[in-house]
Amino acid sequence: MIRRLLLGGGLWGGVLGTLAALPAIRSTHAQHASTAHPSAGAQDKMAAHASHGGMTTVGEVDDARNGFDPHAILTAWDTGTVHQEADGRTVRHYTIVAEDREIEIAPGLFFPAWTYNGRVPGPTIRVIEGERVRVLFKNHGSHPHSIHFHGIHAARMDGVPGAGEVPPGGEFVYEFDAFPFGCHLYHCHTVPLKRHIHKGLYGAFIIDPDPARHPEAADAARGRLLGTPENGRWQELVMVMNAFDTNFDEENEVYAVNTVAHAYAKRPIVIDKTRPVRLYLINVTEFDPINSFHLHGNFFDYYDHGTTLTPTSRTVDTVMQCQGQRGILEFSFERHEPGIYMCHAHQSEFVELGWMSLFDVRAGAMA
Ligand SMILES: [Cu+2]
Repeated sequence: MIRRLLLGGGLWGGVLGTLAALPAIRSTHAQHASTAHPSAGAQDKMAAHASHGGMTTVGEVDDARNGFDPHAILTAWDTGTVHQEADGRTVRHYTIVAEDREIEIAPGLFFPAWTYNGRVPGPTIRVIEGERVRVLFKNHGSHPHSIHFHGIHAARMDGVPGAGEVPPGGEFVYEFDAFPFGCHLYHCHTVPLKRHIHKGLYGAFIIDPDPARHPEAADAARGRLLGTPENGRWQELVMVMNAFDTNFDEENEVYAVNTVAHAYAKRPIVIDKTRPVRLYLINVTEFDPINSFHLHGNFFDYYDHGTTLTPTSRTVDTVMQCQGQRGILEFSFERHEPGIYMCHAHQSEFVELGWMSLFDVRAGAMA
């Protein structure tokens, strides 16, 4: 905010100032001027994108070098390793390793991240309500770290200094029962907290409802429970809204969903219009008070924190989240014509700096 005031241009001053500092993100006009010989297909894609926003990054991020692909992250549920205890209780085991890793967040723009299991966001942990969760955390990073789960647990499992904070080379086992069901998150809680979160130590933590615990809404619960036929008809996606302060001035220069700026604008998310969409949306953006999600051409029902089986907001097209807030969106394109439908933060600055995505709604054909 201070820099924007100094620039004297309000929002647009901030955008222009940031763009000047970030050559990887340019306007469409600059994109055309700077792209040497795009293929016919690429030209079609660029034309399509220009008509749906006009600003994206130039070039491609090397997903293989990064070791993670934002498109794979959308649907990569980590259900851990299941063990049955002697008492019959199901325990889900995870191993999560913190490590320093340079990642490419926009084409040619590298960020010295701290990661869980080598990726940002970390693995999407998905368990069932009431299960015991046991997470072996190993800190292979250069600084002390922890995992603080948003959920119900004992103080000694809180993942804060003095309760599960791990020095470099150390390890700790977090253990708790998975409550409440919902769309949650986990993140490092070592101080300075804003730096440890912003560097990339966060991930989605989904607790599916156990239908047996919700007889009054068992159908809805089964629809949320991974692996059931009722759940199988849904297209489920996880989107972690994040951002990066690339010059460490405590303002973000790059915004994204699942880390790579404009990843889903350049390669839209394919949606089968015959199947409803459930979106697990989490905001971990540091340095900005809020982030938001706006869907074009459609409306959704929203479940704040995902902790209810009936919507907390119905028929909305925009939702705002502070850092750490999250929720579940449900929507359908069943009655829409196929086409490219946009979603993005409704802070225009975030859009231009990376947080704009596209849904490629198709007539019953999954790519
Ligand atoms: Cu940390």
